[in-house]
Amino acid sequence: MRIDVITIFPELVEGFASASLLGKARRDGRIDVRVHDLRSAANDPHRSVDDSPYGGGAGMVLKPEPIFATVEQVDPPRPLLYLSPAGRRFDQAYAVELAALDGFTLLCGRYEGVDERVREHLVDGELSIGDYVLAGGEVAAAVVLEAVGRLLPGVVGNQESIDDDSFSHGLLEYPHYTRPADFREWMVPEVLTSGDHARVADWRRAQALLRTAAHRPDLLEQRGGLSPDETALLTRFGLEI
Ligand code: JF5
Repeated sequence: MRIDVITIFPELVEGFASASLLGKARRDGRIDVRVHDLRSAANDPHRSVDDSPYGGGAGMVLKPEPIFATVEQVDPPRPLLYLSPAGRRFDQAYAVELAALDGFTLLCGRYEGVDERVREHLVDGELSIGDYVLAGGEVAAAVVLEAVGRLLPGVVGNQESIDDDSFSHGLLEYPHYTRPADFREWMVPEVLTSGDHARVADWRRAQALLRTAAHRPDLLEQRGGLSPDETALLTRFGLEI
């Protein structure tokens, strides 16, 4: 998969894409991340990428010419997605959709945003990582790179950890424990050391349901509430929602 990122802070995105899971995936040839400096396409002596808004007002706007020039020079993979709070909300399902593509491109805005003609005549869609305003799209690009990158075959060590993900089944994750079994007299639940794999699986499902009901009831609603089977399971563990 190829992911291109267009930004005025290439070193920021490059640093993120070179570290950790993404860096390894890149070195292993599993993902081709190409970061493009918007300033390289600026043709004036000052290499300006921004200008003041027509009609007046605060802040600066990213000029259309360097953005169009970059896209025309690079011919990056489509869809070309502009990162902005006005976009389609990024979630796990969106990440799965992007991970199924051969590639896509992220355009990072800055200041007050991009000239409207970029949105109208160049980009294919807009993507928002949440309802807050960032100083620029670079951190949003990092979020998308990591969420999509870890879904690609071979990037995360075991496929199981992806299938177990919170959200892949519409529930929050069950609690995890590791050694020691007794830490400051806080004990690991007995069921997890019992060796009874069926009971462990049931306990985990019950805990995931309980947690989701407590912290994200909207997620339970989305999947149609509790089934009779799930209600019975919770009752069996002495848990009531
Ligand atoms: C951006 C102008 C875009 O702020 C964001 C953003 C928030 N959620 N998702 C993305 O993008 C950066 C900054 C300024 C347009």
